[in-house]
Amino acid sequence: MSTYVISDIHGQYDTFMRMLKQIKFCEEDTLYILGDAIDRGPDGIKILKAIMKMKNVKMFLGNHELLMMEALRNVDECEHEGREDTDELDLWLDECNGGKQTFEDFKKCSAKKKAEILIYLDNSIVAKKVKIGRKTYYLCHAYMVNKKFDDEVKYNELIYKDVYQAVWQNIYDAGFVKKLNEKIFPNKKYIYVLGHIFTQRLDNIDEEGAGMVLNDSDFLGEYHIINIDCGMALRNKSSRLACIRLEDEKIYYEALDV
Ligand SMILES: [Mn+2]
Repeated sequence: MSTYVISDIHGQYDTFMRMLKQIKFCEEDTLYILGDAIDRGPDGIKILKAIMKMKNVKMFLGNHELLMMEALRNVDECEHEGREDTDELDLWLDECNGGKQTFEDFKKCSAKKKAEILIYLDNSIVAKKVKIGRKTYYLCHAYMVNKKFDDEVKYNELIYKDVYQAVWQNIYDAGFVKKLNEKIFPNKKYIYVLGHIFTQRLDNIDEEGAGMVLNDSDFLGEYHIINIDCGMALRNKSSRLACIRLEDEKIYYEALDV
């Protein structure tokens, strides 16, 4: 009975499946996916369809799933109102966000499947606390504001401003700390497991240049942050999918086949 966390799969279904095999993922285990399962890579929709069937896999919202939902809502509204200002859709499909393939595959789904996917994402988690022994892990895609909640909080339970920050904030951005003249994270005793900013960007790479999990127990001198995004978004030789087992903080890697 193990608890695993993966983030930022970015449409790389094959790598994801190889990871499940490597960790020997079984029915007694739990896997948390910290968002950005879709976009950039080829198989975002395939990943969503697969994990929707797996009851012991829990999906978090990432900025890409938020982009997708906003874009699809935008398309719907435009159709209803006979408008053509598809700003949100354009943003999602833009090269910088890489939603094109996800959108193409979503359009091919049946009406029933489309609705199921949207309900699934609407119920996705934004932040969750997981207690393992004496430790409390706090899981989120990017950053969760100082909000009180018991165990977990979902997308459909939060106001937009909080959701936006939770999935888009770059905590390594110099402006981030200055902006907040208060405590950055809710509790110094928690261990924050996050994705969103790939560790290549933070120069946390191995001898071969591949992304490595950044386990920083001295973030801003007071917080413990484990960043598990190892750059699947880059789609190059440095890209790896990382997985952490919370019981012993063991790290697993699967390289992207390029
Ligand atoms: Mn992200």
